[in-house]
Amino acid sequence: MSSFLSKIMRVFISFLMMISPALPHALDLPEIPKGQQLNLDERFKLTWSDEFEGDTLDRTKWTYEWWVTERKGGYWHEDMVDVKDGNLVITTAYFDTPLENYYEDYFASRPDFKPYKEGWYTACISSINIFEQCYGYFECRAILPKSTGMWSAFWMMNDQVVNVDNSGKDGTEVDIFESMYYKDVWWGAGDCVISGIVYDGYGKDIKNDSIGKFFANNPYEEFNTYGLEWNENEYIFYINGVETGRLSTGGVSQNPEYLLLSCEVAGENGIAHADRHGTGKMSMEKGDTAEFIVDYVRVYEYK
Ligand SMILES: [Ca+2]
Ligand SMILES: [Ca+2]
Repeated sequence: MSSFLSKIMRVFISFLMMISPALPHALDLPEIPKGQQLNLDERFKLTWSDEFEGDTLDRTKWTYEWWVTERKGGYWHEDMVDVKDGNLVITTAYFDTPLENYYEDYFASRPDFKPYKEGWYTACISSINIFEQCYGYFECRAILPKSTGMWSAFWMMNDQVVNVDNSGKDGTEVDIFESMYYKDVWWGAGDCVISGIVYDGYGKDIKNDSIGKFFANNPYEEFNTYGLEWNENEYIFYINGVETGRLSTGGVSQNPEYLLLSCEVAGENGIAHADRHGTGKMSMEKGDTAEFIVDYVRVYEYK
């Protein structure tokens, strides 16, 4: 049903785009990818990948220790990560009893970390201190977790994102996609993701920009690819190999960045609630689960 309504919505948005290409964006409606084709094989060469074969996370490629503990309206914990049937699966679920803390030493070195409590548990994996790259093409193929009140993301960072110098050239958080619009709304506009950048830290000097929302194909039921082409002049975002938009605000990061795959629950202090991200109130209840399923992550350099 959602897919059918989504098709009707796309026809309507195509009509708006005929009237004026900028109209969907101006109305804050999702847009249909319509930019250049990626031409992956012609232009890029594979440098790193994880196909998520086997039955455990490959710890030579990923770590949990970018951030464990309370995260917004929930908790990040490695027990929520599985590798099965050729996919990475990050599950989101509610636990009455806190999951075990495997990171006593890590917590001890970060006294600001909050203890695990009853609440929503999900996870993040990162290639920090293992793999990073400057420029190229970065892609994942994924099915997105189906709940309001939370979102999945494929993103990049480096340590200098927090450096305030009125520039993103030192380091920029690049959100290749974030899925925060899952909604059972009649007009079917929930089948979209957003892409954007953040730099100069997360305090009063924070700066960000976004290309807006773009449709994927039935993204909560079917695999789509979400990609970023990054060169010294601009970031170019793609869905299924079709450009969605470009950004260069603040100057493009000129330093290597590592990868993250994560799910987050909207809220604060470990308590879920509808927040500024526009996710709405969480639609899952205790006993429900949502899965972020990732077939692969592949990284390429320019030929
Ligand atoms: Ca900066
Ligand atoms: Ca796979």
